[in-house]
Amino acid sequence: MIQLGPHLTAEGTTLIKTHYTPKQAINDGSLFLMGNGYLGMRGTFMEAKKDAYAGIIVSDTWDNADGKWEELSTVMNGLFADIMWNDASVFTRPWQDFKRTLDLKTGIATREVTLDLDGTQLTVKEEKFASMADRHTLPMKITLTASRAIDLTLIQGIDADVWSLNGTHLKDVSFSEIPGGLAAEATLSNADTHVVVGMKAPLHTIVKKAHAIHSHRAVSLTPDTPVTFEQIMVVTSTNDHPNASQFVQDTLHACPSFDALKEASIQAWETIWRPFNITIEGAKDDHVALMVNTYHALIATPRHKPLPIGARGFSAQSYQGAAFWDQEIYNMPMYLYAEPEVAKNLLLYRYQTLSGAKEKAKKHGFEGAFYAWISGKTGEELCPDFFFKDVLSGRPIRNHFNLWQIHISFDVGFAVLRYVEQHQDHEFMRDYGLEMLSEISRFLASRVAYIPHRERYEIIRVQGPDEYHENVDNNAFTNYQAHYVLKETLRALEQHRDVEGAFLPTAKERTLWEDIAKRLYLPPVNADGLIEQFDGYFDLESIVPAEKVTERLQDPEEYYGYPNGITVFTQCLKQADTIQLFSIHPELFDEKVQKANYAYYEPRTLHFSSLSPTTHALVAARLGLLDEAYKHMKKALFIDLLNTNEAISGGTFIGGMHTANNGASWAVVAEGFAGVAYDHGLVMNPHLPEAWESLTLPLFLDGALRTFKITHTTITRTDDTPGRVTIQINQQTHHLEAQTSVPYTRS
Ligand code: IFM
Repeated sequence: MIQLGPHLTAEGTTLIKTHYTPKQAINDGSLFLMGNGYLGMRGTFMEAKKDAYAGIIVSDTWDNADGKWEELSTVMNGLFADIMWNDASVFTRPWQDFKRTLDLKTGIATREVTLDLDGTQLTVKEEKFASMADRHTLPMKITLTASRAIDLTLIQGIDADVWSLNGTHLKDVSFSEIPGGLAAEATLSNADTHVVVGMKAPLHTIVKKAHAIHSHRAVSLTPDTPVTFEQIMVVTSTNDHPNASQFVQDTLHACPSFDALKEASIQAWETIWRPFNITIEGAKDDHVALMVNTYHALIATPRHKPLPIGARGFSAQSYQGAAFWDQEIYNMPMYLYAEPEVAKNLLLYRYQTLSGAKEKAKKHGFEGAFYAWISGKTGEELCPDFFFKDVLSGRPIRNHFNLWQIHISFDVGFAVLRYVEQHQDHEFMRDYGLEMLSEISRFLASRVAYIPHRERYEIIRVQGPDEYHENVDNNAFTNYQAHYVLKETLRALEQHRDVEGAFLPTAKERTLWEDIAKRLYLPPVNADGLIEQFDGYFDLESIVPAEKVTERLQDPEEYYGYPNGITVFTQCLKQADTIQLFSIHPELFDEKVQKANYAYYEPRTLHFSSLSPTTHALVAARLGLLDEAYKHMKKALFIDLLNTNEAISGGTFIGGMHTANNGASWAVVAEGFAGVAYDHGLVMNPHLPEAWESLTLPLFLDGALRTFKITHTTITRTDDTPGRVTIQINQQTHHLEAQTSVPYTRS
């Protein structure tokens, strides 16, 4: 048994919790989430309703119910069930021998609890999952065992009394009986989308309520004889199936038994996991914590059509179920190394939303593609102007994430370049990439300011990754990233001169782009070896360690950033910024510069964004700062297991799974500790933490999956795929056949 946290352990690949209070429902509902990239069912129990944060969040159901937050909708719960005894739910009795589990390899969740019914012990076990084989289907099996004969009523049905973060999305919910089960239909508040939920279970007495339809079934239990009941839910929306009702009915009709559905899902999960199976030997808690993170990254990623990865996946509606730069910088790397088709699908989503990005640019007086900071289906900007509020005055704060965090466009461009380079997918470049890159460069050209007396271009009035400092000029991350993308776009255009399209730059534009590439201001390394995060940053008050600034808080929920938060006039950072630059562009600065900046910026960083620890772990590992790297890696691995990050900031709920951190944890093990990179071929410079004996890592290379076992002294290819793999280790070329090893010394 591996201890992970209070009452939280793991056995093999199963996460186990043995304690429950209603207060835990919000966090544990996220941690024990079941999902499949199409939907997520919060890890709540069968009798849970809105007050216990029950919710099934379905992809492509964006809806704005409160006039402010466009978010994915939670739908009617077709796995609602309860057990009544003497007219009350048995779950109102004290819970004994509580145990809940989630098998990370199969996505199957269970809850087992014993209830004392005036001397009769009733044990209830529920087992459920979101099928990975048929993503619209959620099966559940309930097993009841009593110590004495007892008569109960089992309620099974569809319940619309579900948690919704910002307003009621489900309008005009109607309930009906259908062949073999029950159905519920609703229109989302925007009236465009219709959602349908079906439930299959043997029907008995049907009871209709305002928010539910139930079947009541009398159950007589005999002593110590388990009885099982199955219940299958199917859900879709008209965005997936125009005739959603028919789809639900047909799917339910064809639905096999719980066990058959379970077997099919287990097999689908096996395929999903194969390229992502990392084994850490020597630190079982790290191994299982990495599995937890990988599991959540996988279930948050849509594969069925080009859709974004939400910053909280399908675990909660916070951050609107929409993509941020997280998707390209944090989630994509693991797919680049393990399953490039998924990376491509994510880029196709950005291609699909190019028109939204062009509209946003136009709306704000720019040209080209200004990607949405918060991007849903169409690429229209979903980020509200007033994101947080000043909890002291109660007034909303005008944050400028949507207008000033322009690096999002360059991050998308960077991901296109990285995917094409790593997988040599020139077809993608010709069909989509060049157009995206041209529009992004066009945006940059319209956004830079030429400063005549300095004879250079600058990027003014932006917000870098460190979101606490808004309205800054020449943010180092933004300028370098923009410059890299522009320079590489010009190179790609040159390489693909035969491609035609109205998006290509005119001769005049090209001359301008070339000039910007030559004369864009790149904040230099100063005499102390430091890069200033933005103009004037070094003049701000220095507080080290940054945590000291929190003494100035007047309210724990106060927003720390713009315009008047406690960090604004200080050097305290929310999250990695200059270090962020090194994480994706290690080639731009030598080790000495990176180390000097790491030493300067890290103590000034609060790490209040879940994005920060993996960035530091990655850079520190590459620099050989192993204690630092491991400290940040540990933090990243346990953010969701231990709920270390605040769920409410500036009065806004931002809880749920930290999907970018989940995906980046995998990437940091690969890119940081295994030292994997792609530079015209595979590079590996491992830096294993002392606590790890070895690391086994699959990588998708030249169309096949290879596996490498890395110890502190050797790298071994453990797969059987014929053919050799060329690797650069400490700048030396090695050719590794299957089942052969090569020694290495840490660089
Ligand atoms: O994209 C991030 C941002 O960098 C910090 N705030 C949360 C966003 C979503 O994860």
